[in-house]
Amino acid sequence: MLCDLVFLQMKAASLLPVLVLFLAPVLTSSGLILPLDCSDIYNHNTSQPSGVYTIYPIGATSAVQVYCDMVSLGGRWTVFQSRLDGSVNFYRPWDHYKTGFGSAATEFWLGLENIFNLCLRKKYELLVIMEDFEGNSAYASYSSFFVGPEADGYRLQVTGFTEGDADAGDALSVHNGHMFSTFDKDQDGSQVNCARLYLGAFWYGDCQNANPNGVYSWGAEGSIHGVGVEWSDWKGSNYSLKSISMRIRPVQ
Ligand SMILES: [Ca+2]
Repeated sequence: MLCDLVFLQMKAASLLPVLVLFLAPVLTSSGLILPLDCSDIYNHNTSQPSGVYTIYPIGATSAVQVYCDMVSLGGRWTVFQSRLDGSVNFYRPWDHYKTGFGSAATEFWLGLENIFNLCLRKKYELLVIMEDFEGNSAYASYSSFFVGPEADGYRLQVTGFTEGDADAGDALSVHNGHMFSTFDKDQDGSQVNCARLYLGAFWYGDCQNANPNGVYSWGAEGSIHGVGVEWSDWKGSNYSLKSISMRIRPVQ
């Protein structure tokens, strides 16, 4: 009798991995259980407020916390980049920009591999929202946003700039078609190392009109040209913004 019980327990234990393996694909295939982005979270419950949520850009083992903007221009936005208060150092090497860093509630970079995987699965639009230190805010929107694979340098494709009411101007189209560069991986469109020259990491061309991952330096600061958190078409290239964030949502 005792032997039978032990045998049954062993049999149950040996079945457990099989059960887990059998159940795992059921869990991962459900968009409601494992949201890819903030749009999935919104669509599951349209009364969800803005805040930090967990998404799964690359499947069941890729849980990452992001800030979801459920309000601006209809909501459903996944924030993949944000600067707010200078609390996080953004002058980082390639590996950090590939995997992501920071805190979803404050300053954050989702990671190029996550962004690429989102773009692989859905067609996205882009909204960039920014504030200066004088109480003004502005935004720039683009109807199409895509980031390619690492093998192609996480190349940016951004098109369809749309002029809005609080228009920040188009500082991003000049970055269209460029690979991502960090100080330790120069893939920019310039003879110089743009990431080192402008102390950031971005889809630099020759070199930049926008430097959202630059040095947080509290407003007008021109002692070192162009190194701040900048959107030159709005505040020039020697003004470091109070806040800037880049967010994407699927085109409906
Ligand atoms: Ca270069």
